[in-house]
Amino acid sequence: MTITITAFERSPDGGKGLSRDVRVRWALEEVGQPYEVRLVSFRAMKEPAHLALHPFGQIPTYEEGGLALFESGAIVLHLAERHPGLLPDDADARARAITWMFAALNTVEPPILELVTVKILEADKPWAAERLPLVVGRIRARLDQLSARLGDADWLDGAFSAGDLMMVSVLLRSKPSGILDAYPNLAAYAARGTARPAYQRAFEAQLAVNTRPLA
Ligand SMILES: N[C@@H](CCC(=O)N[C@@H](CS)C(=O)NCC(=O)O)C(=O)O
Repeated sequence: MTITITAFERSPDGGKGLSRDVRVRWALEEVGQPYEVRLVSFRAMKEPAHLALHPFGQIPTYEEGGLALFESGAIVLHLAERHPGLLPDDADARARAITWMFAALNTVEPPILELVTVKILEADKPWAAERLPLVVGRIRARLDQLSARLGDADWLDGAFSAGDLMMVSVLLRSKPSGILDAYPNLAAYAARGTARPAYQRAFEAQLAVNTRPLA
């Protein structure tokens, strides 16, 4: 059955790989599933056809036969559960890997997203300069804890898993701010993730889309 995902027609990051279709592409590459991509404009994302797939009018979405999913975490989990390669066989190790997926999305990603909000969406507000150090402090608090837990391990819990895929994807969003560089073990962890051939294929595919000339 053909798998189709959606991605930005032109990502606001110009192809740096920060949009959330990349984590889905990466998971698809890790499990060796071919996929097609339907590109959508910001306008099309808010129109009924796309809203039927994604109630919040965003990307990515995932379609496979009669199944339609949204939320990058749910899509990656679906792929990891259906195909070998992203979750351990042992039930407890599997549950821990899924825990790391949730930790990435619910605990680490929110303060990182706040930084984008304060720097871009709220940049013109009179209180933006005061808020910025608070947000940076919240990111650092999380990265301090994550760095301590990772220590000198390659991955968060044994072999590479969907938990690492999601955590690396989230950490990459903090890279442009330079904050990640203050944590050598986390920077090396992210670099290990992005060095994986599956990530490279996913990255190159989105880059081609985001750097192609528009008609
Ligand atoms: N929690 C969602 C967030 C989806 C999301 O924010 N997508 C962004 C692209 S990375 C988007 O579509 N932004 C356009 C918009 O919200 O209008 C997920 O993980 O899939």
